[in-house]
Amino acid sequence: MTGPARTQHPPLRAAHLGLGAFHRAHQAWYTQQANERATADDGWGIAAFTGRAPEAAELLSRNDGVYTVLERSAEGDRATTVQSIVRAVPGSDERAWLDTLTDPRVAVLTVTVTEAGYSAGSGVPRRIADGLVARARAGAGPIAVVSCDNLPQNGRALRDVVRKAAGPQAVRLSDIASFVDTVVDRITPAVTPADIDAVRKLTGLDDPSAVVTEPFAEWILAGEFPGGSPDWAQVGARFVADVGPYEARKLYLLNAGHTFLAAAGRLRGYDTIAEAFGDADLRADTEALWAAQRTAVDLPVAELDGWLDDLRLRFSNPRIAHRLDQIRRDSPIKVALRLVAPLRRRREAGDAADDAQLHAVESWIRSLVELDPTDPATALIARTISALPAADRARTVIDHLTPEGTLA
Ligand code: CS2
Repeated sequence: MTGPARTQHPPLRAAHLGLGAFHRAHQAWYTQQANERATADDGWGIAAFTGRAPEAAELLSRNDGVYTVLERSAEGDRATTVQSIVRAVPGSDERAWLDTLTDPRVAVLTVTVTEAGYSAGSGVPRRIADGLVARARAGAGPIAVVSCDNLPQNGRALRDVVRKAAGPQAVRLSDIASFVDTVVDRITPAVTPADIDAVRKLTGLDDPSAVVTEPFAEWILAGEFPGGSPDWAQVGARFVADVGPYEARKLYLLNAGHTFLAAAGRLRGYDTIAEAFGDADLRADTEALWAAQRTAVDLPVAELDGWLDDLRLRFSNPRIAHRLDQIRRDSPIKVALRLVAPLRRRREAGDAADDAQLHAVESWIRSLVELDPTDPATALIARTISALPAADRARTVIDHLTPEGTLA
């Protein structure tokens, strides 16, 4: 048995950095939907690079880049085939990276490297800077760089770290690279062997690159695409002047809810978001957190109410096993951006901290002290915080946690 077959050959016009489940379920999926509405020549093919590990690229290459997206609702499964990735490349292949970014046909670079990828130490800013500087030297024309990670003003954040990594060459970037801010949303758990079995049962195909995701998808973008882009707007993406309100909605409600439930839910012995959100106490705490944090979201009340109603259904989807331990990864950065930033905003506005926000931070601190760490950054901060007197911990986090997830 093999995976799904290729029937479309969109020309290579985009690159991606961070080939993982989320890219396959989001940007590549949107591009596929747009390609299906375009003429064959107008399609966009993506050269997708992994972060570091080669496996995802190797597996996908074995099936010529083609894979299955399984959209899983409470009611059932729906499988579609994605063919927009025309090359899957290990991130270690520097030659291919530079060849792709200096290709004048390539006009868009999307990026999913997680919050931690934006630190200089991750190596990501340098790789992007190298690619863009080479592009400027080659005279290959302008390119849009589209950050798709959960950071405030993610395009601007990426631009700043890339410029820094480019050093004296940074001036070259202003002429060719347009950094686009986006809000991306689609809950996509890490793929498990059971998911691959489910795809096999539904489609009869053996597809190790398949990805399981929720039916909901959202993409909001602000910025310039000087060399054009796939017609994502035609398939539901929204181009706006400022992503700010949507970004606050996503980070302070969805992501903050995740980070709270990951800590508090794990402490109660749950494994997934749906289980944790099904616990009456945790559900009430999450609702209280949302009530406190929605005051920072500048959108019409009815629009926000409707979005939150959807979010409750999304968090309750019993067929999406979104593991709390996956969300607990890199939690210091996530807590800084999702919980501490809105707490500080409130303080700056002269308002008292809300109990639900404090409770969320305290739950995270308890999870650090009581649970096994998921990654080195979390282990480090857990050691520091555990050494403090219990009464000082929350204040230290609220006053001193930096946006990079370290204690200043
Ligand atoms: C999650 C996000 O892992 C996490 O921290 O909060 O990955 C979340 O699932 C996505 O942002 C949903 O779009």
